[in-house]
Order: sequence, then C-alpha cells, then structure tokens
Amino acid sequence: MTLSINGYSYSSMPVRYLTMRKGERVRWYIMAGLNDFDFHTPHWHGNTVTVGGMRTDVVAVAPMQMVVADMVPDDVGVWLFHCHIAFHFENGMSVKYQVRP
Ligand SMILES: [Cu+2]
Repeated sequence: MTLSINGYSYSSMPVRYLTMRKGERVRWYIMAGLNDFDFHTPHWHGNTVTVGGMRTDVVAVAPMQMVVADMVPDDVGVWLFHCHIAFHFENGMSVKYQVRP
C-alpha cells in the first residue's frame, strides 16, 4: 500500500508547491480521508504551528476531520512534513516544504 499527501508519496511533491518566506503568515489546511485507517499525525520538521491556541509541531486527525494550523516560519531551509505514524511514513506519507529567507 502506498499512502500520500495531496496525491504525492515519498516526498515526490515538487517543493515549489509548498514554498513560503520566513516570517510569512501561512495557513495549513489539514484534512484526513474517509478510510478506516485515516487516522494521521501530520508532523512538521523545522517549524512550529499554532492549532487552537496551542503551539505544536504535530497534530492528530481522525477520518474526515479538518484542522487549521497557522505557521509563521522562522527556520529557513527545506523541511520534511510527514505523518508520524510509522507505518504511514514508511509507506510514503511525506512531502517537503521550503522556507526561503
Ligand atoms: Cu498517517
């Protein structure tokens, strides 16, 4: 089984799709699918987000749950964004995002 984020697996999404600038206000819309295994724990490397007033680098979503995560990135670089469930990560659930100066 191959799992994906926005249809991309194993960090194959072109990084330009998720490129932002340091200090920019960025809003991430997270939504899980409707299969019974669609419990996910999206996790950002490099930067943190705010969800419901809590600063974090990981959130949990249940099937068809939606989460809004706000980020003001301060760490420049190319970072991994992936599901933290080991089985999902090992089966491709990762993309890269970029923060430019
Ligand atoms: Cu997952």
